[in-house]
Amino acid sequence: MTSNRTLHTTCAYCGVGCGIQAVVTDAATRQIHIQGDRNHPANFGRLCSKGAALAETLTLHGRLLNPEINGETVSWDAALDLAAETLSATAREHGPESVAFYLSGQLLTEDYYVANKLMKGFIGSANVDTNSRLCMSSSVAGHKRAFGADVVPGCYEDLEQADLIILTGSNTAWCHPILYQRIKAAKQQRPQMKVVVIDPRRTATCDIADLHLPLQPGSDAWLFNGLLAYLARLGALDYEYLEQHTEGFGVAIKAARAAETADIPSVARHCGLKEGEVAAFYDWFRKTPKTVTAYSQGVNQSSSGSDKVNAIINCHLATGRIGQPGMGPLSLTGQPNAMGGREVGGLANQLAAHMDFTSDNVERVGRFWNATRMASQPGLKAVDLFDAVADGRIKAIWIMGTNPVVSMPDADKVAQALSRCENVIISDCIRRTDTTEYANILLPALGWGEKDGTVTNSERRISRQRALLTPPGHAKPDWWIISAVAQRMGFGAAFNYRNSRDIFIEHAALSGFENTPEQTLRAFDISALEILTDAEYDALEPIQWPVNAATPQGAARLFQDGGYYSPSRKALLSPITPQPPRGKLDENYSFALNTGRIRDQWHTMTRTALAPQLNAHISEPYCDMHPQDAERLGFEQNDLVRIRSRHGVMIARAHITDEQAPGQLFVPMHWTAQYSAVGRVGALVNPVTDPYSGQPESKHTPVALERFEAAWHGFIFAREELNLEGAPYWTKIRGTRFYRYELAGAAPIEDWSQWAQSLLSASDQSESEWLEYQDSATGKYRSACFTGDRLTACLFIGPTPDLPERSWLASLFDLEALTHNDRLGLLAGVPRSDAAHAGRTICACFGVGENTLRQTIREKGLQTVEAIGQCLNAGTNCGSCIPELQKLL
Ligand SMILES: Nc1nc2c(c(=O)[nH]1)N[C@H]1C(S)=C(S)[C@@H](COP(=O)(O)OP(=O)(O)OC[C@H]3O[C@@H](n4cnc5c(=O)[nH]c(N)nc54)[C@H](O)[C@@H]3O)O[C@H]1N2
Ligand SMILES: Nc1nc2c(c(=O)[nH]1)N[C@H]1C(S)=C(S)[C@@H](COP(=O)(O)OP(=O)(O)OC[C@H]3O[C@@H](n4cnc5c(=O)[nH]c(N)nc54)[C@H](O)[C@@H]3O)O[C@H]1N2
Ligand code: SF4
Ligand SMILES: [Mo]
Repeated sequence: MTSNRTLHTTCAYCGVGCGIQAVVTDAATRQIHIQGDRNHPANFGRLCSKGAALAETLTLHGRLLNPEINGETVSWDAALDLAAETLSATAREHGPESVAFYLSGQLLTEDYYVANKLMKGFIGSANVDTNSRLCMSSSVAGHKRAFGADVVPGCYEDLEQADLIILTGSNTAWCHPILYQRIKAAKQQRPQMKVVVIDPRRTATCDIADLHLPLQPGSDAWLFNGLLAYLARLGALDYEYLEQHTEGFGVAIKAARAAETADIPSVARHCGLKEGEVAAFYDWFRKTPKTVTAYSQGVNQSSSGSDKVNAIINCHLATGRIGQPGMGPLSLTGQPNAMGGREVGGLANQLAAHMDFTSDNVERVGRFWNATRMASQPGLKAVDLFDAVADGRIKAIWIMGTNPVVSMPDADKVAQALSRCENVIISDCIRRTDTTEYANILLPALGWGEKDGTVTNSERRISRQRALLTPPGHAKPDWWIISAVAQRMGFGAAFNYRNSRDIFIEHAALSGFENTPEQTLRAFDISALEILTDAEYDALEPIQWPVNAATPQGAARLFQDGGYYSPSRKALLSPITPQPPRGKLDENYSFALNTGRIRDQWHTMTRTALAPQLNAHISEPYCDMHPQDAERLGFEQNDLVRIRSRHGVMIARAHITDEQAPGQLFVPMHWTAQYSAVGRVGALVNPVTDPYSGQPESKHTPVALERFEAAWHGFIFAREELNLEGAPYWTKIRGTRFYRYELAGAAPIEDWSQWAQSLLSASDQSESEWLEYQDSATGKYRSACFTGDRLTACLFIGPTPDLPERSWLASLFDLEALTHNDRLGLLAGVPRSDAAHAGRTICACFGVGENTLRQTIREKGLQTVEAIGQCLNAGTNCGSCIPELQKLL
């Protein structure tokens, strides 16, 4: 790959799908420089903290670079032969249903397409599910019920044109940061624009909210049913639209008028809200035609997620607010290619190209594929699929691009299922994950910046991800790996692809295949792209489907004039009976555990945790709790707490905040066994699912909360990675020139000095020098290890979590030689030099810490975020930290 050429690609992370301009500055050392692509219609040049740090994640540290069988490096031929033989033999001996694929919204469309084709058309089972089941399946079910097809009707521009934006179950500021910034910018330009945030927590997103509704977990359907009843009461519905373009209003309004949602006081009671808050929200909705309701996991991840989605869509259909500029329901998709996966039929209950398992569709797709063995009915959804692995019905599973031992509910059971399954094939780009541990066959996949294909974002926009770097080691594209296995299984003719373009045009052709009102009219149609040449595919500009003869340049909005995809071509309003979360609190499990994301980490951290700048904002698993709960249980800020459900247990740092409602806890989903001893929250999450979508209720699990009794607390900085296995509590954080470990022990340690030396001996050279300080009376111990004047490790122990500031110590690892003062400071546990004492990083882009910010704000009397930016640059690049800057002000 040539250096210093500008390439255009798409971000690896969230469903916003930002365009990136990348320049490879040194191909040999994998150095690239990236910035937002000014011409990409998703971001117009902006990038958030995660996107901006992509270059830092291209390190080969921890990469899987060779195929392995049972832990031994093997040739591709050996690995592919065994994978093919395993799948063929299992299907032959136990039937196709004994084989499963578990895929990911982080695969490219082309990878996804071939995996789905192999399983559903050639192995003959529909046991292909994907992590999108945990993510978007309730939205898919809601869309299909309402529109007859899985279609997002609007586009991002609607967020700028709306006069009222409702963000429900979405922490947009942290999870879709660039859309949040677009909303924020629009609101600054048009201050009359109102934003309502609906979330049990007061999140960073509330920074731009005119109204925050902290509803009871899972009560959304009461709120939106109540809204429908209210609008009907005040004659604020669009009866003409209802008449012309919809069905089902009668039953929907009857359900909404049920006693629980018949009036504002009843709604307020069921949602745990104040009547005035509900009234204000309803009044704004009624008066504001240009309304967008954007929603994400707070809506989807629920045992009644699809009903919540339909309760929202009902309100938009009944007011005709759909498909018009500035109006509509907008499902914010999570992963970079969650949408692409839905297009190719990656879910077990879809076939391909928006077709399902009706017999004529099975026949149609089979004919198009020249399939040898078509699956004829839906397969198992994620939770059921891993249950089938656990009880031996599924005997071979191929997992690609996802980490279910972390991200599935009841995750310990998933680990157990995989440990018992004899044939676990895993394609990943990282060698050690909580899931690869169980692989019999491990296949090295190309990652972002190496792979080449397409992704579709939340507004149906297909963009190219392009290769910037040459493949490292023996890693191969996922589509290549799948096709090579298919060929060895004897399906060569159907998997004879030269490159991702060959796959894309086949996928495009299938989307248009017999796609007519007489045959099977489907929304997803990109048939105008089936003629792309290699060069045209390479140069493909971002485009929103449908892309067909009617709209060759794509379409921003659908359904302006009805034209839904049901048999009657009308939309369907559904009668919704609100349901509370399935898990009931009781005296043993009295807290409701909510889980979700933090600003700077992506899912199971396999990539974001490689970038030091992304580890500084929040560096440990934590548990948000209300001050009243903390007081009742006697917790202080930063105490360690044990959280326990009927399924599993974890330890996290108590974070006491009134942003969290009493009786509720919030824990991030990100930590794994690679980065913590007991930080996997998935182990606790109850595996209850939505009856229509099969999506798990990851936002609500009854749990117990208790103190983790620590005899001591401590942390270590070391230049080398350490092995802390056996310590009851540890977390690992990768810095620029160090690894940092936070740790705690349940039993006292006899000889600190000996313990420290044995622990740090990995980084202890023979010529190393030790400095130590011990105060047995107070239980304090500190030591530092030097090679010459260079600090190689340091360790701080105390009786409470109140230990020295970490950012100052981190900065000492940037120095080649420590001064006498620094050494004194080290042992005293307080800075003695001018070495930066920046505090916890707030702005990841410029590495600006909390202490620096507080001090500068105080000393210079700064009043605005802009003023902070002028002084310290903080907040001027990606803007993800602005809500926190605001809070400091
Ligand atoms: N930084 C970062 N960004 C990401 C990701 C990441 O890992 N890190 N992942 C991406 C992916 S795959 C996804 S799916 C998206 C998810 O994006 P979001 O859905 O915005 O993120 P979450 O934090 O999972 O949950 C959103 C909010 O739902 C709230 N919530 C919980 N229960 C309820 C409820 O009953 N009703 C309502 N109204 N709200 C509730 C939670 O308190 C939480 O603040 O983020 C994407 N973007
Ligand atoms: N408790 C709780 N659990 C949740 C959620 C929650 O809110 N709370 N959210 C759920 C949601 S919405 C989602 S989307 C899931 C996400 O959960 P996962 O999909 O399990 O998380 P990731 O860390 O994104 O896993 C991606 C894996 O694929 C690898 N990978 C990256 N790129 C490639 C590639 O190109 N090819 C291959 N073969 N591998 C690659 C990565 O190294 C990593 O191991 O988690 C779900 N689980
Ligand atoms: S908002 Fe951030 S993570 Fe999402 S696509 Fe854009 S740059 Fe990537
Ligand atoms: Mo997701």
